[in-house]
Amino acid sequence: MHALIVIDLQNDFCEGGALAVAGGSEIVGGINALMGDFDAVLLTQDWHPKGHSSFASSHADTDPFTLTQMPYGAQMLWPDHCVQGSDGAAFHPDLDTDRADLIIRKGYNPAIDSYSAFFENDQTTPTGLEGYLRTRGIDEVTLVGLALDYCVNFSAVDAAKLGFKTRVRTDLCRAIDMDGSLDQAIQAMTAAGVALD
Ligand code: VGL
Ligand code: ZN
Repeated sequence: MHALIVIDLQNDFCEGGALAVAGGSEIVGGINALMGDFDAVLLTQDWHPKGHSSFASSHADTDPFTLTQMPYGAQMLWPDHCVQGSDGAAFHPDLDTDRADLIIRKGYNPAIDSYSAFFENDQTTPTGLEGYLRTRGIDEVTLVGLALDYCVNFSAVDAAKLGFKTRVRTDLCRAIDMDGSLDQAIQAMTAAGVALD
């Protein structure tokens, strides 16, 4: 059983959004067209409470796109984005959300960010997605979406580490690509055994 996991295809990560990824909306049509090829379609949704600890605005004297130290390690600080219930947190209007079996939200814990669809950034707290996939008999996942160097990367690496056969369709992803983050992500996914195409 093979699932398509669409990562964070939300307004704030597309053109005009609070944390826009260049070319984000270009991939929506291709992703919709792919959905019919899979046994299951899952969507993730970045879903932060107001004042989330990953927002630069929640910390004194910091700017977005700088690193800070959290109890669980280094954390990039972001502009406020994907606030629960906001238009920015909604899916891109053209994404065919009707086909999704499951929408998994992440980043709702005020004190811990969550790039991966499987574990929060403490790399310990599970989102429950692993159990969902296993109980549905899914052993293979293909990931697409935003951003290739953050949430797609961390989700794919965790999927591979958990033993799922994992593929990323990089043509249906777009990256933030800041300070070498895309090169690092490609290396991390390759090292974890993720197939990239
Ligand atoms: C993401 C930064 C912050 C992503 C989410 O979806 O890649 N990046 N929150
Ligand atoms: Zn986020």
